[in-house]
Parts: sequence; structure tokens; C-alpha cells
Amino acid sequence: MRSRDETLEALGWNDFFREQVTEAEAGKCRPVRVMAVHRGKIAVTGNEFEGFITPYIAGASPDDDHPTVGDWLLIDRYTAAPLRVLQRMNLFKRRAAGDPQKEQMIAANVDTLFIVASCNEDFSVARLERYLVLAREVGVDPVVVLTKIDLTDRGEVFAAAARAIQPGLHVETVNGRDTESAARLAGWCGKGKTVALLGSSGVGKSTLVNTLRGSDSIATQPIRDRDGTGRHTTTVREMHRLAQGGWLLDTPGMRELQLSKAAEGIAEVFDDFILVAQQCRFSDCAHGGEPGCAVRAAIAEGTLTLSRFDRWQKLATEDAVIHARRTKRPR
Ligand SMILES: Nc1nc2c(ncn2[C@@H]2O[C@H](COP(=O)(O)OP(=O)(O)OP(=O)(O)O)[C@@H](O)[C@H]2O)c(=O)[nH]1
Ligand SMILES: [Mg+2]
Ligand SMILES: [Zn+2]
Repeated sequence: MRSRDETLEALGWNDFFREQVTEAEAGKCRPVRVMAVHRGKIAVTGNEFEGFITPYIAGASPDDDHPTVGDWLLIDRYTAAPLRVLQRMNLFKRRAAGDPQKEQMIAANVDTLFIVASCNEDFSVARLERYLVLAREVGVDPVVVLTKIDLTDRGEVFAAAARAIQPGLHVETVNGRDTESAARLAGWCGKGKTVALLGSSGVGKSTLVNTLRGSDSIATQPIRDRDGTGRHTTTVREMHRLAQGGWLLDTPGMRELQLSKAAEGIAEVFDDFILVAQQCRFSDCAHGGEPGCAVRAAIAEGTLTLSRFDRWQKLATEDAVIHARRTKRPR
């Protein structure tokens, strides 16, 4: 019995969740934590159970809360069917891409929020403020993590600008690629603790996760030279285990917290295309018949469909046009 609790506690299980499980449920269900959300399936881990299951709860109306990453979920002990999402300690959401009436869940049951920004031209006090507002609304302690300190000699200027936003705000400056430097963040990532990373694409969220884990298993990509913004590399919200026992919840970069039709929305909806496109021989492949195009190969094989390819291209083009207009506008 004891070892069983320890496994769950390492996943973040505590009295708040334990007390929600009725005796009847304890007999026929097991609690699992949602590790990642993919289209149509979720990755969950519990005691002696790990795998992909359907996110759809039988009998729940579409308005009912469905599981998001970080959630504790009761699943049927025998069929693994999800039965109920346990009440959350907290929940990050934002307005859904394309539909301002709908909200998209980002992450649940978070102990600390790392608001990640980098010490370069993409740094914005206004954006940090919006994330701090979000953290306050949700009721999670924020830490501002300023990356790429190694690329500037004005690191203290960026840090001072961040500290000035709010008295007592934790602000850490790091070289996210350096183990010793990133180690100053370890204090927030103790056993069973969940730290969510939010911030624009390209600020180095996945890099930090890799460095803190001492691995390079998560894909990262250089930012654009043109404007210092990222390429929306991460497309899945996913929890990653640290050797010291904590959990880092990596998320896709968001340009605006509530932007409607933007690259990040496209990246999330077409994550399968973006993953395959990373295998194209040329990094700037337009998937129009270039040699070594993995996207065309996948369509030919039938693993990706042409109709979704067309929709993806159309949205990506629209976004590029909007982006070009924005950058051309005189200041
Ligand atoms: N020199 C330096 N480069 C960094 C640092 N942090 C990240 N980078 C680089 O910045 C680029 C973008 O990093 P990512 O980790 O992919 O950024 P991300 O925030 O995960 O981006 P998305 O997944 O698109 O949201 C990569 O080339 C990293 O190597 C840092 O502290 N110093
Ligand atoms: Mg990333
Ligand atoms: Zn291609």
C-alpha cells in the first residue's frame, strides 16, 4: 500500500486529490495523471499503469471539462476508460484560437509558473505583465526566467526592467543551454512539484527542460534572424520528469495570450504535419515537389491526407501575409 502512494506522490498526488475519491470509486477506478495531450488521445501515468487512452468521458456533454495536461483523472481499473476529472488545484486557460468565445485549457495542477522570456529584442515588459496577470488570476506563484544571458552584456538591464514590474517578483537570469546556470531553477522543481513553462516561441522553454533533465530529447530550433522570433517548434503540451523528482510542463510558444488566428494555433492543430516537415531534406522546404520532401512522401503513403495538407498550407500562407503586413508597417 505504501509504495503505491509513493508512486502517486512522485507524480504530484496529495490529500487534496485523495479526499475527492469516494470509497466506491477507489474500488473500481485508479487515478492517473495526464502527461500529454495529443489530438484524440492523451498520455497518462499512474501506479503500474502507463499508456495512451481516449480523452472522451462517456456520458459527458461537450461543455463538460475534458482532461488537459496535468489533470488527475479517474479511469476504470479494467477498461482504462476515463470516468471523471478530479477537481483541479488550478487551471491555466486562454481564449481559443479562431473562436474568442471558447477557451482553451493550457495546464492544470501547477505549483509554479516559469514565465520565460529572453534578453533580446523580443523582450517585452507588457507581455510579462500579461503573463503575471494570468498567474495571479490562476493563483500560481510566478518566476520570471530571463534566458540567453550569454548573448548580451546588458543582462542586468533586462532583469531590472522585469523586477520593476512588481515588488518581490522572483526574476532569474540564465543561460538555458548551460547546466550550471540552469541549476538555479532547480529549487522550484522538487519531488512531485509541477512547474509549467509559458512564453513566446523561441525564448528557450524546451532548451531549459532539456538542460534541467540533462538530455536533448526535446526538439529545439534556432530563432529567425529577421525578427528574433521563434519557429513554433514545440506543438504538444507535455510533462517531463526530472531526476530530482519534479515535473516540467513544456508548452508551445504563444505570441499573444489571446491572439486569434496565429501560427501557434496552426502549429497545434497541424502538429502532425509540422513533425513530419522537420524530416524534409531542406529546412525551407515548401513541400511542392522538392527532393527529399517528407510531407509529400507521407501523403503518398497515406499517413497524411492531401485535404488537410491544403488547409494547412492555406492557413500558413494567410499567417505569413498577416505577418509580412505587420513587419512592413512603418513605426
Ligand atoms: N545562447 C543561448 N541560446 C539559447 C538559450 N536558450 C535557448 N536558446 C536557443 O534558442 C533557440 C530556441 O529555443 P527553444 O528551446 O526551441 O525555444 P522554445 O521556447 O521551446 O520555442 P517553441 O517550442 O517554439 O515555443 C534554440 O536554438 C536554443 O538553442 C540561451 O540561454 N542561450
Ligand atoms: Mg519548445
Ligand atoms: Zn517538404
